Amino acid sequence: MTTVHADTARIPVPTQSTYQTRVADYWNAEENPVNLELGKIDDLYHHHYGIGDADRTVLDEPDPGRRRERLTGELHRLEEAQAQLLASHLGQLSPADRVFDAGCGRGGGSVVANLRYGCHADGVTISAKQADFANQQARKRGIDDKVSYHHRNMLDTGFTSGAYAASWNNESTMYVELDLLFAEHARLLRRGGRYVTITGCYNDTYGRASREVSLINAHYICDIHPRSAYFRAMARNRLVPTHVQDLTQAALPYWELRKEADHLVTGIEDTFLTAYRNGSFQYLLIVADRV
Ligand code: GPP
Ligand code: MG
Repeated sequence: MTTVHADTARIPVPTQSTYQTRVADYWNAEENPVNLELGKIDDLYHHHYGIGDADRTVLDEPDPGRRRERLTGELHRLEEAQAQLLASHLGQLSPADRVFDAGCGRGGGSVVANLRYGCHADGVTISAKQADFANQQARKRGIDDKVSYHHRNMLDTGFTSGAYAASWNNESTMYVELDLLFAEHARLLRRGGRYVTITGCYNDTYGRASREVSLINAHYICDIHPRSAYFRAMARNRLVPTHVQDLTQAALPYWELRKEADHLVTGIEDTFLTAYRNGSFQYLLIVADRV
């Protein structure tokens, strides 16, 4: 019998996994009109979907240019409502407090938190292009003394332990291992701090990941977790859920409207609608206390 000794000391471990590099490539190349055209409206660039009832009268607009404009505006309003819902759960924050935006994209969520609470914000993205863009936006708004974006890994930020009153992931947990992620949030949050996530998860009651969930994974190069994984990983990492809300029904009008926006569709719209409707996929808000 041959014994193989793994000489791990001699195998170089890259600071960023090949997977993470591929994800960064995606976001460095991403220029979807559905993100840029919506963001342009008020310089709030979001990388998440919308919630709430949609004003479908925008579809009846007879002038094609005006119809496009109104559709874009309505989708942005629904995304804004999602961002505000998340921000409303961050707890009592003062301008002296600091918040951490894990997977900040082009920066919209941190701006929303700063406008709402006057707090400091650190956003982290694996994409250098997104971090540059977001910092440019913060400078343009004159809030760069309080809001900064960093080209870093959300699992290993290097930020100061216990320095944050609140933190969140807005649709970015599906790119990382939850135990590693929640360990970093628990390290960064002070005791009594708030953690919030809005996420798409697969429904344990369905069984395993459905075809549609797998298609969403392939589309964004992510790995959607089951609902159960969130609570297991939080329990292991000093994060105790205080509020859980199923936003699946509230997410449908956004996708039904986005599907009609020929100038903005990316091709994933029907997949989301089917995934939500066949019960295999859920859009969830989870709020937790750091104990
Ligand atoms: C949306 O970003 C979110 C993700 C890519 C993560 C996957 C989310 C799930 C709920 C599964 P985006 O706003 O850049 O996407 P799009 O370009 O489709 O609008
Ligand atoms: Mg988008």
